[in-house]
Amino acid sequence: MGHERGGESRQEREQERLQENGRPNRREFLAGSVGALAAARINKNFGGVSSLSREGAAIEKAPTAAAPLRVIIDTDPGVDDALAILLALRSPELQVEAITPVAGNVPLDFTLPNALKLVEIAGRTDVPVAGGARHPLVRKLITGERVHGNNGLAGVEFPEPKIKPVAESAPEMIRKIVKANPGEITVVAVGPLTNVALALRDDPELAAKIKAIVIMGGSLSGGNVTPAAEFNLYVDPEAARIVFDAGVPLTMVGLDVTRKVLFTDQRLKALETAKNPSGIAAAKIMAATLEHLNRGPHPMIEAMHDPLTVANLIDPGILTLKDYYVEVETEGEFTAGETIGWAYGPARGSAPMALADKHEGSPVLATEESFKANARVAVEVDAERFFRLLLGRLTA
Ligand SMILES: [Ca+2]
Repeated sequence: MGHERGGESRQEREQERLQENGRPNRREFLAGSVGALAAARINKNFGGVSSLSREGAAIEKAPTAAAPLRVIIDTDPGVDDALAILLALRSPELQVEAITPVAGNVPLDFTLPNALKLVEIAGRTDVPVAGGARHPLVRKLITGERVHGNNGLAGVEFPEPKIKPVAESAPEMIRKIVKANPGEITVVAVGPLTNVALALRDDPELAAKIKAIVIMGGSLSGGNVTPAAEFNLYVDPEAARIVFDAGVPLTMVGLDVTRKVLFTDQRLKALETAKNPSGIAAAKIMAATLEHLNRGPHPMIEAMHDPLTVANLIDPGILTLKDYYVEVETEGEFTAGETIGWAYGPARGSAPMALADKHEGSPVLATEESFKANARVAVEVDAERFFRLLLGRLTA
């Protein structure tokens, strides 16, 4: 994703200059205090026209087995996480440097052993697994057992893992790998963004060294936990705010596209032809998931959120991306975790209260001139192309 190298190095030089003057740069400021984020938002200066505007164009060059994309998978397995991890581990175009579980779909007491089990099932115990955050930054943990079952893998019991997590925590592992390989690592975050936010917050230098962050999360077309918020953003909106504000090239794969890739009975039949351990495990998990989602008064169909996010790294033709300036709602009484996307400026915040300081103006986040995208948002998906890749890799 080297499309912003020139801009980044200018940004780096500017940061160094600010640091020499002893003043905190924007990243340090943001990293210093979650509470300061709201104040910082008002003073944003996006500084120029987006260099990302290539709507609908095939932006990414597909990685190959000879030149794989190096990724860290931050995840909360999780039924769809499990398929995403197995897909990644069976795809030579991706070099998985580490897996960093976080609390989300189920507590860390399940997501961490689940990640270890999946690495063993895939025969990829060479991939380090580092345990991450047990709780969101400032909120109580909300989990998703309704979809993922009590153990996060739809209740399917796999053997207890023999391998152990590495000594480093997830944020430490992310920092260590990124710093050892500046500009090389893409962080694929398919759970709540707590680990990634902690890594960024603890090291203001880190963001400039990350090649890209690709998240499953958010939505510009309504949520799934609430009418406003998608699950990962709902669980830790403050962490998401830090990640969106970090200045790292960011791709958002949200419900706008993931709710269009649904795992049907017919697709289960295709998956059940798998003869390899990863495909067999995926088929067991999906059979149990479909069984349990179809029960009860409100049958659901499982969307392949996380596998879609990973699949587009392997085949960038699956998703169509469009530039947006995205803000994360953190203060709403009913809307925390909502992602608001502006396609063009001016970008305005909510109108000020009538009884507030009479000198306070309407918070303009960016004017028409200063507007700049901070994310490429997936807006369309080729669902057939995605399922061909997913089922092909898992059954091969
Ligand atoms: Ca997930």
